Amino acid sequence: MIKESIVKALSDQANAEYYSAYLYLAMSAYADRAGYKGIANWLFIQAKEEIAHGSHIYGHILERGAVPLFADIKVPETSFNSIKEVFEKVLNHERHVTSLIDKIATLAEEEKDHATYNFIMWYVNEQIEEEATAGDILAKINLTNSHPGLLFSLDAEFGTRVCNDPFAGD
Ligand code: OFO
Repeated sequence: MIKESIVKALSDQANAEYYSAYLYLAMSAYADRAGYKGIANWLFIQAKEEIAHGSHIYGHILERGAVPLFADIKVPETSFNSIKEVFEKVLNHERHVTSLIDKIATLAEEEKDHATYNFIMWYVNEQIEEEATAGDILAKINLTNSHPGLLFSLDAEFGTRVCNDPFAGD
């Protein structure tokens, strides 16, 4: 039987994933209005992936025989000053999410909940990729300081991103 402390921690994490989606939607809207349709597409797809991350956690709680807890989703920041600022905030946010995931892994160890520990490892690995991707994008954006035209190439590249369901087949 899954413990209440674990149900609470996983439910909180699902909420944090939905908040991530909300934040990335707000960033996508900013990029769209600023004329960067490709970057808006990239952020919109990122938001969809965050919804998949959150829903997968809810599915796990149900699979373990418990009921997920629901709570308000925080309103995200909606005004940004530049695409660079957006991706600085993406990177900082993903670092924060990593710290949340790590706490769940620690709790699962303490509670000797091997199923949750095994489940949350997917997210531990995913966060390595999330931080690396945000860091790489930020590095590319920093290059645009001296070559502003590069931002348009980046925008075109990001416009090609398509959504892949990370849990297809589960
Ligand atoms: Fe769910 O990976 Fe970003 O937050």
